Amino acid sequence: MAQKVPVFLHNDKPIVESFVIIEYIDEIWKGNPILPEHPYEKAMARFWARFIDDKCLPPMWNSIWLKGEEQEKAMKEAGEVLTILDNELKDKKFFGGDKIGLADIAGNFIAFWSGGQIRLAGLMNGCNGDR
Ligand SMILES: N[C@@H](CCC(=O)N[C@@H](CS)C(=O)NCC(=O)O)C(=O)O
Repeated sequence: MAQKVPVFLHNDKPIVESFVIIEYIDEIWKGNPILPEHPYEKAMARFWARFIDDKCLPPMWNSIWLKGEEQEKAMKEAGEVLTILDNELKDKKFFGGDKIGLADIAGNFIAFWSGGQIRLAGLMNGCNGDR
């Protein structure tokens, strides 16, 4: 198995890939579900989690690490995908409504760590990075 983190060990067995780990935890420890029960809501939670991971995080990282034209391009891309996220959230507290779920866990990086980055870079039209 490749040398990756995070690795979740349960009963001496390793599980890799954040979303696989989260879904495993959700299946093993019932009581406070992370994924909604309804198949459509579950599909939406998975969609937004993947959207954040695949579409938002790469341009956000690139807007920090790249320089010059490449950085400008990454910042524009990051602004576009973050605006899509913002439109999806609108006035909701969490992606699924009033309860935290998979997409919110995927997006915690954005919610807690990148407000300053967004504010500094002016990535989003009309967003001051407080959200
Ligand atoms: N999609 C994976 C990404 C994991 C990942 O990229 N982990 C990095 C650290 S944040 C890593 O282990 N890198 C070492 C490597 O790729 O060899 C997940 O969400 O678990």
